[in-house]
Amino acid sequence: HATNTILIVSGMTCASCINTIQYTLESLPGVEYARVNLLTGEANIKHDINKVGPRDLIKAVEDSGYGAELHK
Ligand code: 9UX
Repeated sequence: HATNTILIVSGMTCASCINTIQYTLESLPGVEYARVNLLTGEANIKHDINKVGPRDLIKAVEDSGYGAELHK
């Protein structure tokens, strides 16, 4: 089941961080795409909820050295 999750990512200090985070998220099985906005800090992820959930997405971002929380 495809769904979209929006995370607020913190700790991005240059534009290349976006590529790191997008690559990290898109490497997860079940993630179709991830788009990160440097200015807003928002990451929009389309993923299969049966394969990868919001907590998995957050953990992947955190393991890459950034902060992440669910967008309210
Ligand atoms: Mo830029 Mo981001 O030199 O992890 S890539 S700060």
